[in-house]
Amino acid sequence: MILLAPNLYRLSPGLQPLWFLEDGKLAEMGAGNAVHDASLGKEIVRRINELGAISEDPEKLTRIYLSKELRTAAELILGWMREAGMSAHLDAVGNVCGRYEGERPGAACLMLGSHYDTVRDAGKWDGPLGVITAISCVADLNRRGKRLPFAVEVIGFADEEGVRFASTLLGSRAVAGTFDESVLNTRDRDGVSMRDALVTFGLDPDHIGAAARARRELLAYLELHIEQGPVLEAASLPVGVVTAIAGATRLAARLTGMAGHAGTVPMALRRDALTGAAECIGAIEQFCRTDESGLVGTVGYIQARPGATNVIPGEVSFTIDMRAPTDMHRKRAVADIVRQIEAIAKRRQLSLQLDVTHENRTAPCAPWLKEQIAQAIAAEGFAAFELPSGAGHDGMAMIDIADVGMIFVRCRGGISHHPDEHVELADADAGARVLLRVVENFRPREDR
Ligand code: HGY
Ligand code: MN
Ligand code: MN
Repeated sequence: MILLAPNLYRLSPGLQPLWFLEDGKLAEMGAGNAVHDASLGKEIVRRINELGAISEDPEKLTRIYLSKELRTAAELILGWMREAGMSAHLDAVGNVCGRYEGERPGAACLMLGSHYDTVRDAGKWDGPLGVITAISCVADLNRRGKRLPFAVEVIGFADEEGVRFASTLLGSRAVAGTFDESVLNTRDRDGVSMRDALVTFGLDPDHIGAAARARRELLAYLELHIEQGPVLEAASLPVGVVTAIAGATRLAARLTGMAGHAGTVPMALRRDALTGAAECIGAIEQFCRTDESGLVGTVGYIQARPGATNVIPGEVSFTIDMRAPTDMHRKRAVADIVRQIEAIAKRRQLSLQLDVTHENRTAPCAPWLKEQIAQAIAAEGFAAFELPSGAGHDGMAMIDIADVGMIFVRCRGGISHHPDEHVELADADAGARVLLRVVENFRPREDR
């Protein structure tokens, strides 16, 4: 059993809190102390389900950037923001933005946010939990008529997942002023350019710059998100303090060989692009498996052309996603993988095109924000457990204009990017109470 004094809530990762001392008595950690009616959690779960029903496919949740469903979702969220006492608008790149003025109109803001796009066949919680929880916190302040010495803004980023145009974080990059205009010319799988998709959505591609915010407008950026991993569940804790968001590199590979007749070309004379890709994929898995430092590599998309049972595949495209606990480690691993793929292509007489489509360095969470989050978690009666994020988040872009803090909420089995993604109502409620406490007790960095 691990005993902790109430003022020593900060635990190292791996330390499992079981009990702590309260008024000289043992109290259970993780159960929370305050008596509450979970009203925030109930509202959040109801809205998660409502938003989760907006999908291009009635059978599974898919809501990608600049789709008609994203627009429907935006209208719903903007309505919730207004109901919560915020002024709200859709910005130049499709983000939903709400503002709850402080005691003094026009003050710098504490920005709370996450994303409202999804992967294909997604869960309902990845992204929306952070947006909906932030709105519920503002609604709670508004119900009590409480204004703070700063404004609170809530933002729902329109593209975090990068499903449609290969590049991720398009919404938050536009806000951070780091949006790469060349992405406007990239095309989705149906050949639609981002430029045209913006117009169809009702936005002007030449005005994306208007979404950018200045550093002086933001006191900090805070995001609440599901953990998407099993660590909090193993520690029996509903919430955690994020230490850093791991960097990632994404590549697009294309192998070109020679298409041909499946019945007539002898095996030794083939230049099969798909068997070449299979060897590359196996090599990536093998390389990451034998690395003991937490390196992970994924090939999540592959397309073979011409794509017929009786034709040798002449061209294959696939993606590679690589992540590691440190940037140096990731860069070295990517270089090694690239060398291996080049060697496989050469040996099989395939031509190779390999492009880096996305590169994000590790984003550390600001110590002063981690401290304030830890205090709020402790005040709710839980151990302030620190853990890193293996998944990417909008904070990776927002760090260019603001200090970043993140709160993780436990999700069942650590399952994410899957329809079985689930958060218990009590945990959604605990996350909301922590976020509300952080907001109400927020102290800007001393040099502001
Ligand atoms: O891919 C990621 O890490 C995130 O879920 N967008
Ligand atoms: Mn995701
Ligand atoms: Mn997410």
